[in-house]
Formats: sequence, structure tokens, C-alpha cells
Amino acid sequence: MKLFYAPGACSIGIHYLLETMGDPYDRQKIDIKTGENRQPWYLALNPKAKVPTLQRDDGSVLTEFPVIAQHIAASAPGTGLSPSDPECALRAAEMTDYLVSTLHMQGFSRIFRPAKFCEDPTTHDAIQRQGRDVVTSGLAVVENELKPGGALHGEATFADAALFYVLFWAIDRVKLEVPRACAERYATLKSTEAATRVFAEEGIAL
Ligand SMILES: N[C@@H](CCC(=O)N[C@@H](CS)C(=O)NCC(=O)O)C(=O)O
Repeated sequence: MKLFYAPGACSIGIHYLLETMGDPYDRQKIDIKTGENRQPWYLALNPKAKVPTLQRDDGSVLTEFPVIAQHIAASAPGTGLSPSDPECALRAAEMTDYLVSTLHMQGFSRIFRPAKFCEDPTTHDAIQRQGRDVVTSGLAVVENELKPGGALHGEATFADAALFYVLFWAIDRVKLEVPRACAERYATLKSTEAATRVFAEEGIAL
């Protein structure tokens, strides 16, 4: 399989998952800043013009982070990244969707790209404040789910791929104070060899 990613983008979570699993895969860097994701060849692959994109060995393409993460984890059943218990798998999917659709799309998108929400620059501070509020309240939910009995407690699952990039953005990019269990989980994820390889490959110095 082949991952199309952009350095430091949400695709870093899929990159991290692939490195965690350790099976061979291909990858190609896409330069969003110069609009490579809007080039005809990339749109033919993914008309949504987004990363991550995953091209499978049969040539078919998957888009949308939660689906890609679940597909990759399911391809390595022995790793535990795809929970065998249906209820655990459902809860991991629930958290992955929340991390991507709420913290990323509703929160960080406002912080990083306020102009996408309103072109008027006088509104941008307010939009970014809204984004921070979404992220802060979202991280409170994540914190509870990291505690015993929560969907994110214990062994890593495919949801950790989303957790990895959301916490990377919160802690290392936006420099937010995050709740304790979130900080501890990110420290654990970041200390892995997989994370070291991913940051080096994407050219990210922390
Ligand atoms: N819903 C998509 C969102 C992906 C997304 O927003 N990716 C961003 C990078 S973090 C992107 O490709 N942005 C390019 C652009 O908007 O031009 C998913 O879950 O994969």
C-alpha cells in the first residue's frame, strides 16, 4: 500500500500507524503549500484534494482518516490495533470519529485556517478563539476516555493514530496546556521509535 501525506498534516497519524505496524509500505510526500494536492494527477487519485490518501495494492484508493486507520489496523489482526471485541472496536471508531470530525475539523481548522471560515481578517481572532474552545472541551472528553473504563484506556488501537496527530497539534504546535492523561499518552506515543522515524521522515524538529 502507498500513503500520500503532507508533513505535519493529519496524515502524520496514518504515517505513525504504518510505522507502528512495521510492515513494508510506500509513501509519497504531497506539498499542500504549493497546491500539489490540487494537481490533476492527485485529483484523479483523490478528488477531495486531501491527505491522507491510501492506495491499496490492487490500485483502489481509500480516503477519510477514520476509514484508512481502521483498514490498516484490520490488515494486521495480531497487533491488537484492531480490537477483536466488537464493543471495543465500536468505541475506538467512535473516538476516532470524534477526534477527526470535532477536534480537527471544527477546532484545529479554525485555529490554523480561520480564513476558511470567513475571509474578513477582523473575524480571525474570534474564529481562532472558537477553535481553541472546541479543542479544549474536546480534550476534556478525550481525558475521560483515557481513564480506566474509557474507550482510549489501555492498549493502543487504531484510535491512537488520531490521538497521535491531535495531541501533536495541541501540545507541540499550538502549545496548549492539555489535561494530564492526554499529556501522558502523548509522551508515551512520542517516545516510540515509530514516532521518531515519522518526525524525522516528515522533517519535523521538536
Ligand atoms: N475528512 C478528511 C480531512 C482531511 C484533511 O482535512 N486533510 C487536510 C490536511 S490536515 C488537507 O488535506 N488539506 C488540504 C487542503 O485543504 O487544501 C479526513 O478525515 O481524512
